[in-house]
Amino acid sequence: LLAAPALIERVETLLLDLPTIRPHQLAMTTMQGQTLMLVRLYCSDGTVGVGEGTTIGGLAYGAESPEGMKLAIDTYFTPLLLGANANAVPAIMARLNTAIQDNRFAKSAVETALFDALGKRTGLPVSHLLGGRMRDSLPVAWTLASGDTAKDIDEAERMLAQARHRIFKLKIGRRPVKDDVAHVAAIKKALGDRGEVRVDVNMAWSPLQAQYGLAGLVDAGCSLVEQPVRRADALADLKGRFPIALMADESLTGPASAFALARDCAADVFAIKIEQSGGLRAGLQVAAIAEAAGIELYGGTMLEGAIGTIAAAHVFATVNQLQWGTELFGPLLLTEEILAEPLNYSNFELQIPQGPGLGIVLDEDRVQYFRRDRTQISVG
Ligand code: MUC
Ligand code: MG
Repeated sequence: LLAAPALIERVETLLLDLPTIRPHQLAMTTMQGQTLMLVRLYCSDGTVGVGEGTTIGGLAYGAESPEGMKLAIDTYFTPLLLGANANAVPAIMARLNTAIQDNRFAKSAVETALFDALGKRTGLPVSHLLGGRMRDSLPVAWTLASGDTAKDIDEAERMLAQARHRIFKLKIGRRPVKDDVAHVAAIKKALGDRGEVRVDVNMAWSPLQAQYGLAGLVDAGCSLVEQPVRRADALADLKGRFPIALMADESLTGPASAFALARDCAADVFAIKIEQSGGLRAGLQVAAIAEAAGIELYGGTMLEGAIGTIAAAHVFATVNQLQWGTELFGPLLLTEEILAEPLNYSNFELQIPQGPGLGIVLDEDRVQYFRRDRTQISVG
C-alpha cells in the first residue's frame, strides 16, 4: 500500500449548475439551484483526485462564491500546485495557507482532491487516511425550508414514511420572531415524538430578539438553535440561559475561531464543516478543540453535492462522538445525479463508501452536460 511517487501535472476547475427540488428559503436568501465548483488534480502516476466547493446563494452566506473559488484556484492555487509532490498533503496545504489568506472553501475543495488521489494511489478510503473510522454510516437530518408551514409538515411526513430522516432542521429568521416560533411549534406539534425539531436562524436575530426567540423555542419543544445571533460574544451571553442546545455555525471559521469560542464558553455544540474550516484536517482540528472543551459535535453542510458531502462524511466517520448526527443531505436537495452510482441513504442514515479515496465515481457525461460553459449544440 505504499504511495507511488506522484507529481501534480494538471489542475482543472469547472462549474456545474444543478436545479434544486424546490426553492430553499433561508434567512438571507432563497436558493433556486446550486452551483458546484469541481476541481480535479491530475497526477503523474495516473491518479485523478476530485474535490468540490459550494456556497449558499452565491455570496449570500459568506465571502466566497463558486465563481470566485474557480478564479482563485485557476489564478493563484494552480501555480503553487503544479509539480508538487501529491503525496505530501499537509505540506501542500501549508504552502497554500502561507501564500493564500482565507479562501477556506477553495482550500477545502483542493484538499479533498488531494486526499481522493492519495486514497486511490494507496487503495485506502479517505477516512482511513485521516486515522480510521468510528462508524460506517451517519444519521442525516433534513432541512425544512419551503417557506410554508403546511408544505414543511407534508415534506417531513414523507421523509418519515420513507425512513429517510427523522431529525428536522427548520430555517427561520426571515419573519417576525413570534411568527417563526409559531411555525416551529406547529411543525413540532404535528410530528410529536416521531421527529426531532431544531432550528437554524443564520444570524438573523438581534441579541434581544434571541431572548424572546429562545424562550419561545423551548416552549415549542425545539431541541437545538443554530447561530441565532451574529456575534460570538452575543452567543456566549445566550449560552446556558435557556434549556436548549446552542450551536455555533457561521462563527466557526476554523481552528482559531473554535479555540476562541471554546475559551469563551460560547456554544454547547459546534457544527463542523470542512469548507468553513478550510479543509478536512482543519475540520478535525475544530473537532479536537470541541472534544477537549466538552463541546458536542454536529456534522454540518454547505449544501454540497455528492463530492463535498462524501468528503465531509469521511471526516465525520473518524470523530469520537457525533452527539447531534449530521445534515449531509445536500445531494438529496438536487434534482440531478452526477454519480455513476448514487449515494446510499437508507434507514435514516448515509452509508459511507468503502472504496479507495472518496469511494465514488462521477458520471462523466452528466458532469459535462451540467457544465456552465458547455458548448451549446444547436439543432437544425
Ligand atoms: C447552514 O447555515 O447551516 C445547512 C443546511 C441548510 O439548509 O443550509 C445549510 C447552511
Ligand atoms: Mg447553519
